[in-house]
Amino acid sequence: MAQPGMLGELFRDEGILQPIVFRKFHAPSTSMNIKQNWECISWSIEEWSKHFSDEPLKVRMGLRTSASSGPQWESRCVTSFLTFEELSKWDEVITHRKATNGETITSLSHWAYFDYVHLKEQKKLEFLKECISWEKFGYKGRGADESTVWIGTKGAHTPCHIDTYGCNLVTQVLGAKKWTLFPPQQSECLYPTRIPYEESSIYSQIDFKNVDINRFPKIQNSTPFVVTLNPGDVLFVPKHWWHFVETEQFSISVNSWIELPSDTKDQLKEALVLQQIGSVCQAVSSADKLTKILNPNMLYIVTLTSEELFAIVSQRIAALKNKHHSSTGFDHTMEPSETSGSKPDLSLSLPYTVLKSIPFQDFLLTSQLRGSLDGGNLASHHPPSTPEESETVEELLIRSLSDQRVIDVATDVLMENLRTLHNRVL
Ligand SMILES: O=C(O)CCC(=O)C(=O)O
Ligand SMILES: [Fe+2]
Repeated sequence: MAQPGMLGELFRDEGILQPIVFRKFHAPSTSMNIKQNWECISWSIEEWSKHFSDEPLKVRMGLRTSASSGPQWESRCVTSFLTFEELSKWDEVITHRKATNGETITSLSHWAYFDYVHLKEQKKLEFLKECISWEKFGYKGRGADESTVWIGTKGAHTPCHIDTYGCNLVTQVLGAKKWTLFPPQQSECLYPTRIPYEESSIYSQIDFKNVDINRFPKIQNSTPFVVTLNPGDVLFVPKHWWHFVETEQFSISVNSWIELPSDTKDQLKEALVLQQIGSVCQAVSSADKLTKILNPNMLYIVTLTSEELFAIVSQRIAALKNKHHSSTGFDHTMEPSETSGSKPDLSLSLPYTVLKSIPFQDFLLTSQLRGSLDGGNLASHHPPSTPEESETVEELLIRSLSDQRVIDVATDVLMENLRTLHNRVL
């Protein structure tokens, strides 16, 4: 039987290809080790408020009910500042706030999300260092510095996407969050896009708050895996699984993306995508066009010269070459603490659940019902949506050149050529 500490090894070997939930994995009462058991899971909202004090948090705010204009990508949201206490009461008290663009936002129309926050970069979150550890999975030394926090009001969500690197461990700390996952093999049903471009994320064009089956019919062939996480639960997301994540009840969650040996190849793919998108953007002079193509944190890429873009690609090629030459193949910066010669079997001595998929129609019905209960619009009551603006030549080019199929073929050919070259040298 595999021990918990061996899980890290299994994850690293990509030996688990299904999402798994460990219910109540972190329960403060089960052990004396405070750090390993995430003491913060037992804190009340008041305790959290005390830790945060009155420091304003930069939040992303999106519409509670969107009229099928597409996913609420970062560029479509507004930003503002709320204290933790204001954020935690956002759903209970009708509040007004000025967003940074001057718009007045109310808690009736918008949700708020302090999201995708690297703990390492936030001094005000230092108090969490004491509570976060992934050691129980065998990752000795992996803690807050390798983790990201997400604090959202009801309805706050992240559009459906895949993360290009690593697998993911997510701990639900407070409240409840619903994850809807799809396997990598169903990518075609998810209508992937690199617009808006964000390094290491591939978005789906589908708005999961308002699924439009007329515009995206292939989604009906998909089989969603749905799970709601409660405090103490840990979700394992295997590499390249699609996910749409929505807060059901004021939520705090913390995750850590675990590096995998196969990431080196994905780094080359991402560098090729960057090179394509970066070169097209060099020819775009309108700021409006750029803000549509690039996620706000990616706007800097327009300043990269073609030499710099090339240098990134060639660094990635060099990394692949090194990997090919070295016998270990991968630099394990975060080795699981326990190593065993043979592969552990999957009958883990832990309470875990392998998620099961549901038919798409069941998923659609539940989400439509929920949408109507929340005062949202039923997708079926909407006229089929049309793209709001016609696509520019720049977008058409980006969409084609950064298409996963193109990048996959380019990478495979490149690697084949590398191997031929290598064999000839030998
Ligand atoms: O919790 C969320 O809103 C998104 C989380 C996510 O995308 C991730 O952990 O990879
Ligand atoms: Fe993600």
